[in-house]
Amino acid sequence: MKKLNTQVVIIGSGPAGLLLGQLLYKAGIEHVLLEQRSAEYVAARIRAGILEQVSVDLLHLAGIDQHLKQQGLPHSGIEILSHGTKYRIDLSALTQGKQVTVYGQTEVTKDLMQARQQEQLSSFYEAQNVQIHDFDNAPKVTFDYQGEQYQIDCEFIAGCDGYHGVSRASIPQERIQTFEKVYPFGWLGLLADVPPVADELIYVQSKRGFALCSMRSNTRSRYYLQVPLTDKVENWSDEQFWEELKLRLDPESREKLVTGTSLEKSIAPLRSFVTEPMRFGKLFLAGDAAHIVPPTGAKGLNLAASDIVYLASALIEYYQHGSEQGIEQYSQKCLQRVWKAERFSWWMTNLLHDFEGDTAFEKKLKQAELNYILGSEAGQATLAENYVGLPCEVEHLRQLLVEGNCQKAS
Ligand code: RFL
Ligand code: PHB
Repeated sequence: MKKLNTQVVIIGSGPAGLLLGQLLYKAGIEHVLLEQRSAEYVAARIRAGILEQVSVDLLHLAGIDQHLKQQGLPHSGIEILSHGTKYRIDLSALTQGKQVTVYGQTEVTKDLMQARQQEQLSSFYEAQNVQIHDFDNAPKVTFDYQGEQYQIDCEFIAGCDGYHGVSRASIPQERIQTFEKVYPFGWLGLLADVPPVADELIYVQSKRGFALCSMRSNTRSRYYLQVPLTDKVENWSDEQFWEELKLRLDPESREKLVTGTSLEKSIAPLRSFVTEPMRFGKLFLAGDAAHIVPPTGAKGLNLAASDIVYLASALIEYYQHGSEQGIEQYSQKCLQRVWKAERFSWWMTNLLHDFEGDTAFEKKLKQAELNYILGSEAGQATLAENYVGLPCEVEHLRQLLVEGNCQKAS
């Protein structure tokens, strides 16, 4: 068996793991990253598209925002189409100038992976059979790589390995509590090289079900349709997708919609899920490993980023100042923000989707709630404040990085 040792082992090369790696590198903290998939697979995965300011600021701190600055599209508003009538939520006007940025998770991942490669940071892609040992006392991670067995002794383990990862699964049941809600529908997503139907995202509530018109750039669009959980992607030709989308849109958008061949099409089930706590001795969970939100509020990737703000700060405080305060508070700080994002995502999902089981009374109430939100400045402000993202301690992390003794801080 090959033996290595390092300060932090990061499991998972999604946005959470890659961001943490980049920030630890900047702070001069040694780490090794393990990923079960190939680098090509990870870089090609199509997922989120909307970054909160917190995530944009974090990518800036991590020093990998050159492409984001050039290609990200700042959005100061979103539209909600409710049964044929369009309402604009002026995010910036309602939140003292805040906005969101359209920039694909695929691009974030590629930028981070490229930076890792340039700095030659230690990474094992296609690491198999990753296992976590003794995370309360003397943490170790074992895995198989290119036919050889490895063991890494470390001081901390960051479980950034998503919903299906090994980190959460390694925790004894009596030490972990989980909270879950599964929705009775999924989102069928389609990516195509066609110009977006509108300058801003359109969230569509219709009798035929929810739809979302999003984008990745001025020439690449991302559309979603609410579909039953039992549906299969093979049941949907591109033509059928476009026809159904048109039926859920208003006449003006229907007219403007440019259709084309799909680059990718997939169905994602919708789920709310939270793990408590998020730290177990020297093992931290971050991102989708600890929580899942339905995509309606565009929060998943952004929550992964805010967990990393707290985790990177905690580890830097520990290594720079010998303080365990950030480590002790990690779980509680993350969960406060996580539950607010869970609430918002659940609320947006309830408000905009068609729930088959709803009684006529419940349908009327939901419509009244949406009408209230859309017709009231206070209601719109609540939506906007949550959509652009709640505060997070990015400034604290910046201070730690630039003012501390970090060897590589800029
Ligand atoms: P990831 O991205 O799932 O990465 C986890 C990584 O861990 C690896 N892994 C393992 N490695 C080693 N050993 C093991 N045993 C392992 N098991 C797993 C995996 O291969 C993977 O590379 O988690 P992370 O980093 O926490 O990032 C979370 C985000 O990816 C996720 O929350 C978002 O994509 C959610 N999401 C959205 N979030 C937003 O903020 N805004 C959006 O607009 C948005 N839209 C979306 C979304 C997710 C969607 N899907 C597909 C669920 C739209 C959709 C359709
Ligand atoms: C996306 O572009 O993939 C996207 C945008 C907004 C959401 C969810 C997904 O709420």
